[in-house]
Amino acid sequence: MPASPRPSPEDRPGSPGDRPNPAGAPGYAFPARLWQALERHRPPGARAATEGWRSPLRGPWLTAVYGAALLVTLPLVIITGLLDYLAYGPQFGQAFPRDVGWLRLPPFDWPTRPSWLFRLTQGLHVTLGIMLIPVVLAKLWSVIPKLFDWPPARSVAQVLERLSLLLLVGGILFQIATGLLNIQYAYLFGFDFYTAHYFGAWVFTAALVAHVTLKLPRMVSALRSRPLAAELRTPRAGTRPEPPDPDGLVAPRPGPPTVSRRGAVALVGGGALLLGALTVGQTLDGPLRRTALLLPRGRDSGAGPNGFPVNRTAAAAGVQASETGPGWRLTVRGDGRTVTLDRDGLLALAQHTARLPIACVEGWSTRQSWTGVRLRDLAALVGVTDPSAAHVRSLERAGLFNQATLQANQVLDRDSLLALRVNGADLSADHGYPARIIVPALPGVHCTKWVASIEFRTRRDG
Ligand SMILES: Nc1nc2c(c(=O)[nH]1)N[C@H]1C(S)=C(S)[C@@H](COP(=O)(O)O)O[C@H]1N2
Ligand SMILES: [Mo]
Repeated sequence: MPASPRPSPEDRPGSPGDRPNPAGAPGYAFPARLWQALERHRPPGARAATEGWRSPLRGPWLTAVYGAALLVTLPLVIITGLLDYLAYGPQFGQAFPRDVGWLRLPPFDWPTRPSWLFRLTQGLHVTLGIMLIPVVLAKLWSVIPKLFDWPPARSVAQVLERLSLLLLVGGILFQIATGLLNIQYAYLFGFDFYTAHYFGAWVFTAALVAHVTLKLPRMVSALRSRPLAAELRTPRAGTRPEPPDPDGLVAPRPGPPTVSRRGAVALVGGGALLLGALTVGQTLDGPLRRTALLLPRGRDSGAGPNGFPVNRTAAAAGVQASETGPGWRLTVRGDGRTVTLDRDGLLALAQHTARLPIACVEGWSTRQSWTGVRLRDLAALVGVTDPSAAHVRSLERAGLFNQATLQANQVLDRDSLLALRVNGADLSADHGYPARIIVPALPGVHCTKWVASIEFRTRRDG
């Protein structure tokens, strides 16, 4: 590798140092004349932009530090995101998007234990996703001169690399933007959030794999080039630019440092921790809930036994008091039989109490004490002892979440309930009165409120 691999002004087209395939352009290079022509038609501002980035901090080491932080955390965000999708039950056609073609993940029965499983996966997904924002921005800042490189590519391999970068940067920004809008309940997009976030995730993941494959060796050597411990001891006064690098991250004419590298790392790390601290509260119970300043749900949900977050109120769901009053009946079907019960009839059956979390895909969660009839007892009422699934319908007429299908293990768990009461009081209208589903580790969306009917299916039903 040449000592000064970045094309210096002397290397620029027309000079004797001109090479058709400079370092960093592996594989088939475009004819020199092509990129020379591009070079001559540099868009106004491109040169100014590249040379205007003068921070002496920019260089392979800082980029590698931010990159390493992302490399260990992003897989967790991706995996928890895909697990959330699988928890929705794609085998019942109730995960979104419904049809994902060959991007179908092998579905499996989401377990009911530990009961905090979905609380954990979804809490991690949202909290880590938010904490990574400063790291992503810092990583982008550290490579920003590259984004203005001109000519944009000198070989087929470089075109591919830059395309993957476009998908990588565009992908992560898209995932962050759609995720944030969703947890703020800002449905501004003219498309379905789940569809966008799911396909966006695959585009981003593919670009990430390509990027890591290409850059891992460079990340490792950059990290080795400056021992972390030494860098963390270096104050601003001792901060020097890195030697010129093949990727051209180091500024050609660096300015004086305004902050040390350890300061830059601390700033980003501190920002991530602060965002995390302002987020985790929404997945915790107790006074810490009030620290979730950035999230709209779960800060203050009122007092009393029903004082916990409400995602969709009865009014928003169009459920009228007249439908949930004394005239309300629950229809239980299965094995060719139908049983109808009113609320008193349900209260007369064996009651069971379980402390279970309700955990929403938007990241908030809370644990409450629910009381009601076991789902397996309701199944037995219509003679179903070996259910393959249960289909629950709400009084709510429209809406994506007015019905849900539960797996066999979710019906049979000893703590799976048609809840009638919470924390010793009747369910409030907004929490699903007269009856709602609550199942250990089940995503909040499928804990159907204002239940009207449950149909238990057996293996014979197919
Ligand atoms: N019928 C009906 N049930 C529903 C919903 C809904 O929109 N309609 N929202 C679900 C969602 S997304 C969540 S997170 C939980 C929230 O329950 P809570 O409002 O009692 O806290 O209810 C679920 N049950
Ligand atoms: Mo939810």
